[in-house]
Amino acid sequence: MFNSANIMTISTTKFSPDNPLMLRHNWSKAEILSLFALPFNDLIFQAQTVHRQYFDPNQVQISTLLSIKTGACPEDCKYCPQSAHHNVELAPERLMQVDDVLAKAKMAKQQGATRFCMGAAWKNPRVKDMPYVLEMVREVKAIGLETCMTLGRLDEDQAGQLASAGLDYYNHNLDTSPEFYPQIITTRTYQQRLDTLDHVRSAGMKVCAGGIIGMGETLSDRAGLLLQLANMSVHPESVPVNMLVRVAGTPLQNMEDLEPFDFIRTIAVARILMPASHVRLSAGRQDMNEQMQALCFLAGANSIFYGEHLLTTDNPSTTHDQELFHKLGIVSEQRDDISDESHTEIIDQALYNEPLVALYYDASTTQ
Ligand code: SAM
Ligand code: DTB
Ligand code: SF4
Repeated sequence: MFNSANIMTISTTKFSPDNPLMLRHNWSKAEILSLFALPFNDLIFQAQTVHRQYFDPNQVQISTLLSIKTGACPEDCKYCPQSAHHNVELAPERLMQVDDVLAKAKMAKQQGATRFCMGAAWKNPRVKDMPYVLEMVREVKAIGLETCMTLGRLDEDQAGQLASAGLDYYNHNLDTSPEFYPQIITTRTYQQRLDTLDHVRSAGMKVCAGGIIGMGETLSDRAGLLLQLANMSVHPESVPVNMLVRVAGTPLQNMEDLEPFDFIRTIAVARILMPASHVRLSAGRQDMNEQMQALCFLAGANSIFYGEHLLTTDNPSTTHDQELFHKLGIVSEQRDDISDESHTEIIDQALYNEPLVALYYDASTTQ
């Protein structure tokens, strides 16, 4: 018999600026675990219901990645092919020339990306690197793409410089729970990651922060990661959920297959906890069939990495993704929905005045 107890009360009121739905920042681990424990259909129904209050369910935001500096990284992240601590067949490359980055950005735009995410295998950018990355931001932005960078740890000054150059998003993942973190990375602390995220937020950039599923973490670790993200005073605008790409030569190369439904559940719980954020179905799509990806979209994922490569590993071809979007009736989200000025205002309010103010994108008004 139908058991309505499994369905939490969710308002079906459509979100609008006149009718802001409150975002929560005080989730408990027990509440998050109880979401994970819901029957699959109930969880997906809830996630999709929440999703529709904030977003057009048939629009997906499209980012393209480029590794602007590859390999020889001093950090020892166990999952990462770019760490100098592992034995991966990967030729290290110096920082790319600005013109070459711009050429790749133009190609990404032509292919339909709206955001260009530039990643460097650094512990942190050095003083002498900054002028080059700042120029990359300015030039990529000038061709009409949103910009994102992921360069490792930033101090306050570097975050300010990137914001002044016009960087829209900074990606800095927490990767897993604070408890499991030391088993994955020993060359930095969780607190250092949180500090960089604070500098990014204070400098006025949008935050992209998420993690990786499939590294041998427990359900409690998955809940612990989402707890950290969802209880930030402002939710990250972008939440990448990566499925571990098992690269030969990394310590995690032989991790067991992840149960696909566990990954989809993580997307759904992220959607419910951070309803106004873009949840990105990130690395690992090469190992997912179309049906699994479709379930991820149904669970509330509304962003992907698009283009043949992630940083050093492969991603589905653009033709394949275009076909999938066509089969599902999904279109690319165009991001002219919110001006930087009103975004800053909302962030300021959330940080300094009203801890529960809604931070929203009314994506339903975009074409
Ligand atoms: N070095 C910078 C840092 O770690 O902040 C930026 C680049 S780093 C490659 C960006 C993110 O990629 C990591 O935080 C991690 O979440 C993700 N990543 C790296 N290797 C991965 C893998 N094998 N599978 C899934 N995600 C991975
Ligand atoms: C994120 O969360 N995933 C991206 C991006 N942010 C920088 C990186 C995925 C990397 C996968 C392994 C590789 O291609 O090197
Ligand atoms: Fe370096 Fe980033 Fe890879 Fe860690 S995840 S080894 S910091 S490139």
